[in-house]
Amino acid sequence: MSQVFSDNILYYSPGSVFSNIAILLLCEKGIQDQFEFRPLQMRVDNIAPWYIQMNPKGQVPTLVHAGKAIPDSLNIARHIDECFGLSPVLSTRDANVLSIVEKWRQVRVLSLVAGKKTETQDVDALKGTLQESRQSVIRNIEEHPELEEQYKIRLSIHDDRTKILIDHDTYLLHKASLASLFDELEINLQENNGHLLPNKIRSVADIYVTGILYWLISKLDKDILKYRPIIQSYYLKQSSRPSFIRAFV
Ligand SMILES: N[C@@H](CCC(=O)N[C@@H](CS)C(=O)NCC(=O)O)C(=O)O
Repeated sequence: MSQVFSDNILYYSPGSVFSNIAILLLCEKGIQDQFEFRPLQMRVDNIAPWYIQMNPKGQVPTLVHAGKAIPDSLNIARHIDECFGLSPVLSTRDANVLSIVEKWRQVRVLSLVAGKKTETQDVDALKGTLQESRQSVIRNIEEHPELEEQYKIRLSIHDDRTKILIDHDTYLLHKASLASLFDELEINLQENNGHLLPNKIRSVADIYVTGILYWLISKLDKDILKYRPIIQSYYLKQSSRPSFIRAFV
């Protein structure tokens, strides 16, 4: 993909969990039509110099608004909540809300779907692909020494992603983290009468929890909430909202 000269763009990867969250955020604010959705070819576009300059992590999503690049889904949430609409409505700076968001962001759901699920699983082919991707980043450093600092950030993200995909203990860790997050979510929903927060206010935490549940249901296990009726009922409510339907249905 060549560099795009447009003022309002969402760079994303279709189906990726944080891309989904960015799309849900735009739909929640009702501003999705003001942005051009640009899918990236991962492993190519996301490590190209023009993208690394905007987002040195080489991850999606990145939002460009009025020509300014905003990487990271939470930065995007803050930006659009504060720039669009009469007043912010998603509590993106509230400490209780952020603590929920961070807990959910820390569970690397990719590991649960594409990680090393058993000690004996053969991940050699995957290791080879990841090694090739690492080499591409190193080649880009040699070709663009002026971006060395940015590419080193990308390399650390790449290495972290490699661990998530090929290390069995990392898989087990994230599996256990998800289970305890579900336990905690059930307790909160029960205590707060079906809401995430004690004040029952809807926030960016609902966007993350819903987006991540949607991703898990679509990519990992459609019955993941079968024995979690309280979460199931929360999810059904959230996924019947107009913003969710606009984003994914
Ligand atoms: N903290 C970032 C995480 C973004 C992230 O992990 N993006 C993943 C897709 S869901 C990605 O770009 N992975 C591709 C890669 O790193 O090569 C956010 O919230 O936006």
